[in-house]
Amino acid sequence: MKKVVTIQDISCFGKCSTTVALPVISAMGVECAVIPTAVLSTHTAGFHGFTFRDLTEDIPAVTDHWKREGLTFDGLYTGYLGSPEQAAMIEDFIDKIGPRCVFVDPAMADNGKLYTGFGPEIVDAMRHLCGRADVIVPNITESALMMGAEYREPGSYDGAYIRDLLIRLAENGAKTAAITGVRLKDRPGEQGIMAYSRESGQFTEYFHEHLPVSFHGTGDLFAAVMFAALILGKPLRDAMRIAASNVLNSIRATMDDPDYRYSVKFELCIPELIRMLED
Ligand code: PXL
Repeated sequence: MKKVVTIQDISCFGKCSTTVALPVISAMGVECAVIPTAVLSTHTAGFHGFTFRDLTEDIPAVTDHWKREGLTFDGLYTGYLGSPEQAAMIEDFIDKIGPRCVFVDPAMADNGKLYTGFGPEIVDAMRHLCGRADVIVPNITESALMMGAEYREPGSYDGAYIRDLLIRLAENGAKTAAITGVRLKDRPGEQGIMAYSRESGQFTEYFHEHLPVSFHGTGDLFAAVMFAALILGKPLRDAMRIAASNVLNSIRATMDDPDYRYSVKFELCIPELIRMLED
């Protein structure tokens, strides 16, 4: 059985980050250890007055303990960080523990702006961490922020804008960069993921129907499924397709009960997710 670790926050209510990754990755048949970066009473998108316990100083302590125990991992998946300093600590984790595949979701921004609570330092920290990754899955806002490029609104750009961002992300060090939430001017009604692999020089894409609704936590769900699918040996495009299809299924299962903050009912779509892995 494959064994991975995910490093991201625990939001006690409002399914995202660890509370999505852990059940989904486990259900996919991959053992999932966790290192929480912070504990919040809720996520930060749409809730007010949330608590925030920063766990920055725990990360080196956990790393050193695991090193002494001789623990090894097939993969590491990082998401939302509690502070910019945690990025360097995670790079130290990579050096000391040596996970076979490093998958980074630089979860820090969307819709053209940083999440509540983050300042510009998080961008430099995430750019540096992304440079150490085998696979990164930024959205367009995160890609533009990290590369110092102009952010363009959904549906206002063409494939060349995304391909340029992808090549720059790969030049920053990631072996494979995949940009999520792509909505091209010449493909109305569709949304997709476009990827670029530095070693092969190849672009890969997967487009699907765009659903005109938005729920919190879908980026985290996408990342968790794509990561576990890669760990299970699925080729890049299959991992992108399975992850995107699972997000679409989960959104459809939530349409009757739409509150952006409450995330999607991914639990109802786990049986179908497992079936997709068998194809
Ligand atoms: O889904 C990304 C995310 C993760 N964790 C926390 C968040 C967010 C996005 O807002 O607030 C705490």
